[in-house]
Amino acid sequence: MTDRIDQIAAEARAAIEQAATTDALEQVRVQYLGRKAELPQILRGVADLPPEQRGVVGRAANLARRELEAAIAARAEALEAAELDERLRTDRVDVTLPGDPPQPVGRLHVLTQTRREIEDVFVGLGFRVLEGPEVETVHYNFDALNHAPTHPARARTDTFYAGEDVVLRTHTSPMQIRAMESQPPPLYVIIPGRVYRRDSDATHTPQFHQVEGLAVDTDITLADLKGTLLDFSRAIFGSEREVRLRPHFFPFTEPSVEVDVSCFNCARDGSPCQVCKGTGWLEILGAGMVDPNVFAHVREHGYDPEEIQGFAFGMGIERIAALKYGIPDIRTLYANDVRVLEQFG
Ligand code: 2NL
Repeated sequence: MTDRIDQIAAEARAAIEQAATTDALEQVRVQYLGRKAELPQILRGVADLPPEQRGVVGRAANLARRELEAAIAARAEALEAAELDERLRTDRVDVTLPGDPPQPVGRLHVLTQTRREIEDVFVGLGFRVLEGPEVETVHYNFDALNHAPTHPARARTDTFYAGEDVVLRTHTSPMQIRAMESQPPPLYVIIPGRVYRRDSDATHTPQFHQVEGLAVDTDITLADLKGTLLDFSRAIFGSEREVRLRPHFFPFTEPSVEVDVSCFNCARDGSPCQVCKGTGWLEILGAGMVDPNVFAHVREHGYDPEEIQGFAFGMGIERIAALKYGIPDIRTLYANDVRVLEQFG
């Protein structure tokens, strides 16, 4: 019987050494130490042996089992270490390799680019950038800006009302009133942001973006306005540009002007121009000298129209971008078509 035990142990030791994987080793364990294997059966049968054999066989079988368990444990440890090494070697990722396929780098939306360009020009001229709330009161959106009680923009058909006295701002001018309330002149600010009007076609979306500017100081004249807008026009549309002012009306400025920039397309190739329709001029924004009635609303904050003057202007960012990049329908700016994003910048 002990000979048989030695034979099984030798066979098992060889099988353990030959097992090349942890799975193969587990099969060897089941084969030699599992419930139906011969050695455990011998161990279970020890009690049934003649008394003089029990000690010898029992000791030999127990010794063999412990020896095999130890050999399996040692082999398992070696195989697991080898398998881990192999996984670490093959699973290694080189994070410095390019993606597959390489992903194109994204870019800012053309409206974001245009807003930042506009901001940079005015920051260079000494203006600060402020932002304000998109939900406004009728007071800040219309009354304080000298809109007559009958002004058509006040109608429910033109403006989104969120309540009797609450609107989605139709321009960023309300924040200019808030800026004057919060600090005395001199004041040089531009205010970019989203605005809302009930309008929708190729050149109007119900939500769009404006940049408005306000300069208040002593001795501010219309010439300061024109010089500022000339600088702006040349920075955005090219150093060869000229500007012209045409008389207009806005509730909050007097006098009011519309501002045109000389056409950059005509100048470029000399052929009959589609962009300016042959006029040589492109309308870019509205502006004017701040109406004393507007200052009257903020007089107690240091804005006495007898002491100070101001100019103000407002432009649509969509319009500036459409002119600059030749975008025929501004709704494409909101179509979420990646081709639009890829085309500019
Ligand atoms: C346009 C015209 C304009 C202003 C905005 C303004 C603001 C204050 C006082 C006076 Cl607080 N004026 N803003 C002035 C003239 C024109 O915008 O066509 N925008 C797209």
